[in-house]
Amino acid sequence: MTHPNPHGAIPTPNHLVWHRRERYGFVHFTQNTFTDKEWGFGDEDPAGFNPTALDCGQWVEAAKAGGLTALILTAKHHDGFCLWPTATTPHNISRSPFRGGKGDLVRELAEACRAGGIDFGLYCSPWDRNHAEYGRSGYVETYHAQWKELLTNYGPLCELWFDGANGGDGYYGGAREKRSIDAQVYYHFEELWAECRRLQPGALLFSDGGPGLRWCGNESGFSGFTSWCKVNPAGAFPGKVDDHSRLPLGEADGTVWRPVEVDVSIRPGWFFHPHERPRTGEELFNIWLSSVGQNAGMLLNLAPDRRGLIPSEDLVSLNRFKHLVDAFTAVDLARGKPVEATSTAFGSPAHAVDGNPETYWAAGETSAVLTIDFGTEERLAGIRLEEAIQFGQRVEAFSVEMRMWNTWTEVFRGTTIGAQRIVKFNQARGRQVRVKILGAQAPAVLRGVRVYGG
Ligand code: FUL
Repeated sequence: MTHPNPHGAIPTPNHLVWHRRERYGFVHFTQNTFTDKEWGFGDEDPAGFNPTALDCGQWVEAAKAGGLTALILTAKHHDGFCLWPTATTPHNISRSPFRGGKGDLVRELAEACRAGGIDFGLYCSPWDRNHAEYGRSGYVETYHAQWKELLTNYGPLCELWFDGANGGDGYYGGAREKRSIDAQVYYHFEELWAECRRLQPGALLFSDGGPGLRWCGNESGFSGFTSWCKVNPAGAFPGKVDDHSRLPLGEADGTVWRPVEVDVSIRPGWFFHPHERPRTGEELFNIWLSSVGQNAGMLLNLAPDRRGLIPSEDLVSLNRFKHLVDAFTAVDLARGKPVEATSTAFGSPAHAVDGNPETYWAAGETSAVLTIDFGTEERLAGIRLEEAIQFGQRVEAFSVEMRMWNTWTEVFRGTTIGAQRIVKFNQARGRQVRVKILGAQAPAVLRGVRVYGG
């Protein structure tokens, strides 16, 4: 055997691609942008959807300015208005003045993402407050047919979003009443997801409970301090997760790999509202630390305005955000420095600091210490630890210590690591750093230890 045996649940190839994505974007844009709402009732007049200067290329540039590696568009939100000329309902973009009724926003963004070199994904709300048949079987067929159009006409999709909201009342073709469904059975998700997998084999499927990615359980921008990529799938469905605390934390004994996605908006709302202001770059950086830095993906929502453009003040925040991440991660003091480890089963400990994501150091025991020597005393801004997750997520507890003169000081104590754990230090200095694996389900396999200077 030349490499460690996998331990427990392991990621699929799609997950491994997703884990490298780290931060990517959402776009919430529809009738709500023009009506100043977050949830349209479903009776909005298509004539109201009328962006005057829409430019998806500008959205892609904004995303890239923030370092986002994909965009996921609300092709249909809860109000049922479809941003592509669907054959499934007249309540769609072809009835609006946009591009003289010839517009297809899904296509425009798909093409802009491709041209800009970022990936593209789609959100199509199960809940549809416009459709007359919502709550009955007729709508479920329509909903599956909508996905089929989206899955087959717009090229490769990286992620498919199944929202959990099912708020009850709506227009429903004029009935204007409350309709309740049981999300677990009504939408026939298993059937739909089989079709998604067949038509878009590279896409990950998101909902509160998975099956590809799970929700973090909040819309404020953080995953758990303890964050397992593993969960037990029983009792988790879109819009219905029996134990909410499992969402941010995951489960140490989880049998499936279903990592956390942190969805959070750059503005207070998901949609643009003229009176709201975007978060600052500093706030986005802190969200990055508490999401990407805590073993999750950061799905940052952008909200184009009524012109159909990302507002300039949001661009300022996105640029500042990327600058802060780039500055924080610019100098890796550990790269190529002398390393010692208390035990090794596979791979040299030097692989932890060689900057190569394919190589790793595997400890020989569940407690182990890795020591890096910078040679001179340095100012230390933070650390990034990465497990080689293709062998499973193992570490349960770790600490980071620094040596100044002859004294070792613990500067951080954490629990899980996962794909990445990023920690910012305050005013730290040291000549050596040691990472102590204090507990693990199986001997730790670390593919990366970066110590940021600054
Ligand atoms: C929620 C929805 O109700 C919000 O409108 C938004 O789309 C958010 C991302 O998910 O469940």
